[in-house]
Amino acid sequence: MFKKVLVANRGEIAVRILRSCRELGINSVAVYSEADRNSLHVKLADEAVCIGPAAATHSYLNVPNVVSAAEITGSDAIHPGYGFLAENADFAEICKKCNINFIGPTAEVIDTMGNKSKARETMQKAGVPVVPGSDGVLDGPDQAKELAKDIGYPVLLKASAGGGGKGMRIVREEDELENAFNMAQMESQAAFGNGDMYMEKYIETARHIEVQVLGDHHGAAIHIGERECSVQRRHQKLIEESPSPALTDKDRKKLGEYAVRACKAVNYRNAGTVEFIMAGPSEFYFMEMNTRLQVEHPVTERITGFDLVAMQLRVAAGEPMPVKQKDVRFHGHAMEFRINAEDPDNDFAPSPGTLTLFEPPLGPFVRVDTMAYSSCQILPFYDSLFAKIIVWGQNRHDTLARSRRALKEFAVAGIKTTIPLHLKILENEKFISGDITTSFLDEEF
Ligand code: MV4
Repeated sequence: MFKKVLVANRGEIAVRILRSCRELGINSVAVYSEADRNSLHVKLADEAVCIGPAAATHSYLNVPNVVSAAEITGSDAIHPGYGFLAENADFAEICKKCNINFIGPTAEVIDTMGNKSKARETMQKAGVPVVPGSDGVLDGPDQAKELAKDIGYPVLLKASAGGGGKGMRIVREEDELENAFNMAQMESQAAFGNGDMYMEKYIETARHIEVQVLGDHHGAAIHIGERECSVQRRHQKLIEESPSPALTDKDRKKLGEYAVRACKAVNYRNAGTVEFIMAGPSEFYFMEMNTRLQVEHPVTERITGFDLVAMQLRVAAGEPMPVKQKDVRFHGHAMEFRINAEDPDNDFAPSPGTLTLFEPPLGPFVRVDTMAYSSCQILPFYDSLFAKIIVWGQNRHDTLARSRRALKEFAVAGIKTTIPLHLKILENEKFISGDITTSFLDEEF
């Protein structure tokens, strides 16, 4: 096992990773920007290295400074968390060259899954269902038109270098296609330095279901259940839950098999998530594969009893798969509520500031993952997520009731938060009945 791990991240996920390091007896190194000098992850780590000024590009995304911090502290591994460098194949490659263990998949797999059309082709070859669409990259608007005739409108143009909702364009009629293609290609070239486009049939009303996977360094891979992530705004998830109210046990088994097939096809190592779109009852298609630990991993931890970060550290150190597929069992129902420093009544404008009051909910079956503490600063330089409330109950009804209690109990002053929005969603009949698609939030609020 590693002696010392550097956490190349900040905020709640850095705190989360440091906690599992401590529990495994691994020394931890925090990195921080000048603005994060008083942040919780710096206080909890065994050592801390300042890697630059507030701006992420000069600190948390500054590869030479992050790698130097690992070198001077003698760290034998780096955990990237999510965001920042977590899915940067070049960074993973540099860690390998510097003989520092990157806790995640290989640079090659990060690169393949980061190219969404390559990922799609890989899944097609592996026998994982994909949405009807192009075989690889489109060579121009004419080919797109021909193909759209076969698959039928509406179609979705997607940038190979996009993902997470970036670089997508819906086209509803043929006479819009040429212009849409040229615009999307230019935007993708400008945004990602790559204009490759592919096409899929656009599935209007859909659910966003993702499957947690874990691969070891000996070719083994397991699936660890699904998460329903349909409650989202502009591709930012707000509420995640497991199990999905829409899945039968048969669906769950089928999705799990697809997800493991995806891992085996690329010899996947470490934690990852295979994203599916659910077009209808028992109708699933591969969307993307995320090669990182996700924000919403605690939902899976809650219903399985697994510590996914500890599992990541173990498999990255070369240990065999810590659990067998048959040992993966689910108990009860978990939900996660993302608490962002944003003002839901002002188009979710960021609301940084000093927490003059911070009293998170406690009591049975409520977990709070946060970097916040009373009087701390919620900084304007980074993501607005500052706390996650993960609630468990024997069933979805009990989890809803406990979630209302927990969110009502959460006292925060000094900034605006998404707590009021969550409380409204918890009173919404559609949400309560589990009848949610990715357009739920836009339609209901
Ligand atoms: C789709 C889709 C419908 N049809 N592809 C969004 C980001 C990435 N995970 C892939 N995404 C989607 N791809 C086809 N062929 C619907 C989504 C999607 C979505 C689209 C618009 C608005 C919100 C969305 C939330 C999740 C998924």
